[in-house]
Amino acid sequence: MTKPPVRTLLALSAVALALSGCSAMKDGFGAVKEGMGSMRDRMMGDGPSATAKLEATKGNTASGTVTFQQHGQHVMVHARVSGLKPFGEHGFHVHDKGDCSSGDGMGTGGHFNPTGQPHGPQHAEHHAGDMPALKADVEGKAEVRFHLTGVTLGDGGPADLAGRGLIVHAGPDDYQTQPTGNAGARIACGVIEATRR
Ligand SMILES: [Cu+2]
Repeated sequence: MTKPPVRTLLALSAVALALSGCSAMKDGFGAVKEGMGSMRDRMMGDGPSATAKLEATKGNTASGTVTFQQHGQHVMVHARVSGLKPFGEHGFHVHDKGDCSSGDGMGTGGHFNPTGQPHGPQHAEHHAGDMPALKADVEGKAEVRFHLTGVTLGDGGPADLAGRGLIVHAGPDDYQTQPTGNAGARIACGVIEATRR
């Protein structure tokens, strides 16, 4: 076969067009994916969502993004944090105030505790803002998903996480020391902001 059939040439030029239009197509796919996401959310009855951007406090390196999504009685949390101590365990809490301006995270106050509970692990009495710790990998990165109960997103009620502070601590949470868990300095700080109410 010396000459490729016309059909093959057409197919090749279609491929070339597709390659040259690649970035536009990616944007198109992104929009489709987002559309599918909100459709899925509506079908599953998913509720409000929120995001917190964690930024390192003075002298520290941890940063990341944490998303919150209400599913009925639960709020699903997805945290992606880097710049942690390799293999380190880091206490991770929602704190009372959404104020990271002091540069050391102290402006967020104590743990978010609207119901006056003691500090503790998820399976016992605990502050609404108590959460599972972050566990870093060899590169100092941690990614974790878990759900919280007894909290809401963006409804303005007493257990609303929106507008609260989010803190990553330098050390592990012992889930016993009152009222802090003795997790040490505040190495990253963020504010939980409602993205959909
Ligand atoms: Cu804390």
